[in-house]
Amino acid sequence: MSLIGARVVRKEDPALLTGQGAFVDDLAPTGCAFMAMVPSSEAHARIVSIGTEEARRAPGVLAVWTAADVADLPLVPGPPGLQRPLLAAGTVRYLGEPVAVVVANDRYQASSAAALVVVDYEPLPVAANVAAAMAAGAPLVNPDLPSNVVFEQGLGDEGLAELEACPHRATLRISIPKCAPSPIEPTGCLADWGPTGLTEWVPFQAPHHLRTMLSRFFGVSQDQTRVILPEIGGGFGSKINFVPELFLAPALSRFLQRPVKYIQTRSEAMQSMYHGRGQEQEVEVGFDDDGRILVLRAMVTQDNGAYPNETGMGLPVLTTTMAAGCYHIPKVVTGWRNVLTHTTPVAAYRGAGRPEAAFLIERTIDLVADELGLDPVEVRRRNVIRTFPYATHSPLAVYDSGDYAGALDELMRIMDYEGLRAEQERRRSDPDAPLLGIGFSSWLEIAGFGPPGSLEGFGHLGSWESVQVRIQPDGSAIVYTGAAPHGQGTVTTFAQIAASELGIPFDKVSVRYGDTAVVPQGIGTMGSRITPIGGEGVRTASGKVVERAKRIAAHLLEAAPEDVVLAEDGFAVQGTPSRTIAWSEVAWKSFQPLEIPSDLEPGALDATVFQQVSNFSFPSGAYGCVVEIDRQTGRVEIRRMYLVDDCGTVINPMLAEGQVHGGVAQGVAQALYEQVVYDDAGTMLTGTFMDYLVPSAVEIPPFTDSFVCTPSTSNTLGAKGIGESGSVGAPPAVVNAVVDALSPLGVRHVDMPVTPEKVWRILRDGTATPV
Ligand code: MCN
Repeated sequence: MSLIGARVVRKEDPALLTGQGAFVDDLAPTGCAFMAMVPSSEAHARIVSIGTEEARRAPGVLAVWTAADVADLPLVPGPPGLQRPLLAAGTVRYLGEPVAVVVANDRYQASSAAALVVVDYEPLPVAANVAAAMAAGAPLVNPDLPSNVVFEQGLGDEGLAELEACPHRATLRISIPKCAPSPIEPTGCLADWGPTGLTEWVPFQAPHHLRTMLSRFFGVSQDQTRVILPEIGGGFGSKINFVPELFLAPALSRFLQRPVKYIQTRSEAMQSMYHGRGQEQEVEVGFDDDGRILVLRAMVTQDNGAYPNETGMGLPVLTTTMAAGCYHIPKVVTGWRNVLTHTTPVAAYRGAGRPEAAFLIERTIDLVADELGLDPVEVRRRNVIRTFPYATHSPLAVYDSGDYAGALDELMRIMDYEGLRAEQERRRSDPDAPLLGIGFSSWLEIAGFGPPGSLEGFGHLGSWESVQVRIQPDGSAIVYTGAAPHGQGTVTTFAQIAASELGIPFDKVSVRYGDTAVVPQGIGTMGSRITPIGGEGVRTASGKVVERAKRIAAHLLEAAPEDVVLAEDGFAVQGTPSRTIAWSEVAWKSFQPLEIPSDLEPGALDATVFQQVSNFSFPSGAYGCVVEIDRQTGRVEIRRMYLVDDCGTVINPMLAEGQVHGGVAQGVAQALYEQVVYDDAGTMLTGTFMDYLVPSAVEIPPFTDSFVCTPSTSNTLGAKGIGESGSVGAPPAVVNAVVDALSPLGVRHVDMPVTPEKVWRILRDGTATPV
């Protein structure tokens, strides 16, 4: 019986719920020392001197290192010419940049001693945002470069003539603030150099990539470099960045010949975990009288912070690739630039570039509707793509399948649109009633990273995922994978796929991952790739195992291999269901040379694949949001969110819904609450959860879920990713609802986060926000 589509409860949960899951901070090897960082207190400054004497003399201190002590070590892996130092050498470039590291016998001694390190700074001019960084005479973040714009692909004049020829034109300037990913567990690691080399326990989304980088960094072979994932308290993209601490801990462990642990504090995490988003968008749109969009020109400026990495620099590429969303727009012209600023580096955060794209196009659609006085749902219907495959303006994106109009239909079905519009009218004429707003987003994203050529620069190997399926002599199955889950439920998902393909009971399938000594190669978890690529790998490898097993079963059943079929927990002869043999029997015999066909080698029923797929997958959906706005305080409350998702074949609806809800929570947070704020001097004003509102269950709205299914054509499961969908689709739906509520005041756009203060000012002044 197939378990694809079954609401199976998570195999992962018993250990976590009974407190038996071990996170990195639960590991305490004998003799473990602790590391604490000394962060820069300036955003841009020359380091005049660093006084370490007092810290060195402090109780329990084993070492204090500054840049001079790590001069013989390489830079942190990153884009050539843009790599960051392990410890700031001569200049600090953002507030919080590591200046020194202290290691002591316990974490309290380490952090007390870190406070005794005295750094004398000579402050330098600061460019704390892209406008300041691009201004004439701006202070250079990287003095080796001619400008703070490290990469630029301009728009030029392309599309301007077509735009001029459009019956209607509009422009939109969007500012998408930065977010702090804030997983429940901040950055941490435990490094131990032993006789067999380096072992590092680290919550990381790409352990094999880290293994490769550690091995190169320290000049030791890969077989002497082992990365182990403990349990992980979330990542949301932030645990894929090579931060100095992951290399300093092993360096100190080698130096001290002791295990060294580092656990970031929450305040450090706010400053040091790479931020997400941070884009300025300039949009020009041309359309006809019916609201059909004819031309879209979009320029995206990405704030990369002080040290860009590969994923950070890729953000505007993903945004511009997906800028036209699910709409057929005859002329799309996009450009982007990566800009350095004196702020925390910016990189992937759940959605990574696609929430920004969805926001760009979904706000634009509402603007078009508003200009023409048309219903926003109708404008969406008139523009959506209806035939597949669909080649976009970007060579990266050829949409494989979708039913964007069907998702809108389903959304209309579950949300009673007409009733809501009638209620809105009634409320508008009642000055005591909160304003009601209804917003939509027919979002689309690119996931399932990716086909050959898409991840080579990242993983230094390829765009596959490794999966090994092995049957144990007792007939149980183990799936080994290079996937590196950190909350997604991959163990359950892969066990469902393997059990379905092998006919082995779900409870007899286990899934192992996250130890480079157990699974020698892998890529990891990012870009919602694990189900469409790794899941497909489970199916491919299981199929190969079944083929071998069938030959042995046929031999034992004295039947032709083509007559042997899978039966419950074993095999049967087609047409003679009484002639059966169990997996355990076949697996046991597979080790015995005299029991198997003479042309087969004895050994485990086992297959390893490096699964590739032919294309990305393009998850999509239609989200609706209903907000109420308090006329006195400007507070926005989401009454309900209606969520129609298309992730192709759903492997486990319960887990898929969980992924959507988590992503929507983060999307709602971005729309209404979260924003990393710097002042002009580069001081972060939102360094704690007192200033940076991560919503709790109280702020998260109720959801109504639904799925439509257009199977992906890039894998035989038909699965598209869903891990980032909610964070892509939610922000425009929420903001469109807010703008809808405020539209009688002439409001045409509000930037995120839509705080009560912002709305209160609009209500008080009764003026439109400039577009
Ligand atoms: N699923 C399904 N059917 C599908 C697709 C997915 O049932 N067609 C379910 C499966 O249970 C699967 C899960 O959704 O395990 C996610 O699968 P997929 O969309 O393939 O995404 P990945 O496993 O590659 O996860 C990556 C994605 C990303 S990029 C981020 S960021 C993210 C996320 O997932 N960070 C998370 N989800 C997170 N969830 C938690 N709890 N914590 C994080 O840090």
